[in-house]
Amino acid sequence: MITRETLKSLPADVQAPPYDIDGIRPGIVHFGVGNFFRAHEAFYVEQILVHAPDWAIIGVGLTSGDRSRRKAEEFVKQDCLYSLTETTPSGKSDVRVIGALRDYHLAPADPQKVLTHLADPAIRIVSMTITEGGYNIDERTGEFDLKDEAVQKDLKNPENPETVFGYVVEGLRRRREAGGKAFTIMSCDNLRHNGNVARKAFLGYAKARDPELARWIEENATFPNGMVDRITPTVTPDIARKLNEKSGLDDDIPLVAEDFHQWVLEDRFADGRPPLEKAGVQFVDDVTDWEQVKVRMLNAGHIMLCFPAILVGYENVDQAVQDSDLRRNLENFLNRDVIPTLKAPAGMTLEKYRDSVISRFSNAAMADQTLRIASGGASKIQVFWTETVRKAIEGKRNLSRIAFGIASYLEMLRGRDEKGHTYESSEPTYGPAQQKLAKADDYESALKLPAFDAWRDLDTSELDRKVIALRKVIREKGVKAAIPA
Ligand code: CS2
Repeated sequence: MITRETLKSLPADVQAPPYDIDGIRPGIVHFGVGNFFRAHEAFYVEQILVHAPDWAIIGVGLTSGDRSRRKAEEFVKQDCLYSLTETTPSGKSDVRVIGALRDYHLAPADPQKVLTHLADPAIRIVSMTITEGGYNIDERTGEFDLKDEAVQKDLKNPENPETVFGYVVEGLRRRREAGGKAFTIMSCDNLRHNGNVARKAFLGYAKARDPELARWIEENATFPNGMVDRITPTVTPDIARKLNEKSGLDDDIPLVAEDFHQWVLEDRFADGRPPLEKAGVQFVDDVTDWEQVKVRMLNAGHIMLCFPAILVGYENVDQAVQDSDLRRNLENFLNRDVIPTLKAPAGMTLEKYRDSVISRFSNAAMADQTLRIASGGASKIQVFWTETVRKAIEGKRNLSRIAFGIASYLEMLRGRDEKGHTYESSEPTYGPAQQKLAKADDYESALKLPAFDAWRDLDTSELDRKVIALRKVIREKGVKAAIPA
C-alpha cells in the first residue's frame, strides 16, 4: 500500500507530485475512473496543479458489485495516490506518483454525496470516460435512447439517479436553482466528436426530464470535442508485481502506459479551465481532423489487428504486430482502405502517423492485451470502422479487408482460439439474445448483431457474402488462410 507517508520517502527514481498535496482543491468531477483516465487526464492535470491548485479531481464510479467496491476501497485506502510507469518501445521507463485524484466515491453507495459535489460551484468541469458504448445512443436513429431501462428509472426518480445522465442533469438542476453557473461537460472517450455525442446524450435526457432545464443547460453548459490518446493496458496481478518490483513501491493500484500521450481539445469551457497547455495539451478551434485520424487509424487498426490475433492465440498486441501476416493485413488496411479516404490535419503526414502507430503497437514492455482491445468490440466497430466501411461501400472500393475484419470479429466472439484455448470476450452491450446470436454455429445469423447497425441503411449484400465466405475459411482452414492478399 502507498500512502501520504510514502511520499516522504519515495525510492530515488520515483517522482513525487510537484506540488503540496494538502494545498490542492477539487475543480473537476470525473465519471469512470479507469486506467486510461488515470494515465491521461489525471496525468495532464497532475502537471498543472503546481500553477493552478484548484483543479484537482474527484473520481466517481457508477457501477455497484464486488469488483467496484473493492476498487473503491483500494483507492480510498491509498488516499487515491497511485504510481504511473511510462515505458518507451525500447523498454526505458519513468515512474511517478500521481496525486491529482483527491477523492473517490462509489455513486451507488452514496448518491447524495456525488450530487453535492456536482452542485458545488467549485466544480467547474465534469469529465468522463464511460466507454464508446456508454452514451446510450441508438446507432440506427442516431438519437439518445429514452427507452433504456436505467434511463427510464432515472426519469421516474430524477433526484436519486443511477446513470451518468441522471447525475449530471440533476447536478445542473441544483446549480440552476441556486442561481449558479453550469459546468463544462467534457467527454474523454474515443468517439468522433465526443463532445457532440455527449451533448446529444445529456440534452436528450434533460429534454425528457424538463425541457426548460434542458434549454438552460444548452445555453450555459459547453461540450468541447477532444481527441485523447495514450495506450494504457490492463494491469494484471502479474504486471502489478513486476511494476512494484521495478519501482520499489508497494502500490496496490499501479499503472503502466506508453510514453506517448496526446490530447487535442477545443477551447470551449463554461466556467474556466485549467492551464492544460502548460502540460502539452493542444487547444484548437476544430478537432475533427485530429480525431478522425486517431480513431480511424490507431483504434481501427487496433481491432483490425487484435480480432484475428486472438484467434491465432496471441495474448499481447506486440506479439500480434510482430506476426508478419497480421502486420501485413494491418498495413494493407491502413494504406488501401483508410489513408486514401482520410484528411490529415495541417502539419501531419498520414504515412508517418501510420508508422508511429505500428511502433506503438510493438511496445512489448507494456504487455498490452489483445482481449482488452477486443472488449466492447460491438461499439468499437461502429465508432472506429463506420466511416471506412461507408466510404468503401459507397465508393465501390475493395471490401475484402473489411470483410476479413468482420469475419474475424464474429469468429472471435465464439470464445475459442485455434489452439483450442477458450477465453472470455466481453461485450457489455449485448443482452442474452445477442449473446446467443454471437455464439451461433451458422455463418449468417450473427450479421444481425448491432455491431453493424451504423451501415445497415446501405446495400451490404456483397460485404455480407464476403464475410460469410471468410468465416467459413477461418473455421475450416484457420484465420491466416483468410487474410486477403
Ligand atoms: C484501444 C484503445 O480499446 C481500444 O480499442 O484502441 O484503448 C487505445 O489503446 C487508446 O484509445 C489509445 O489512446
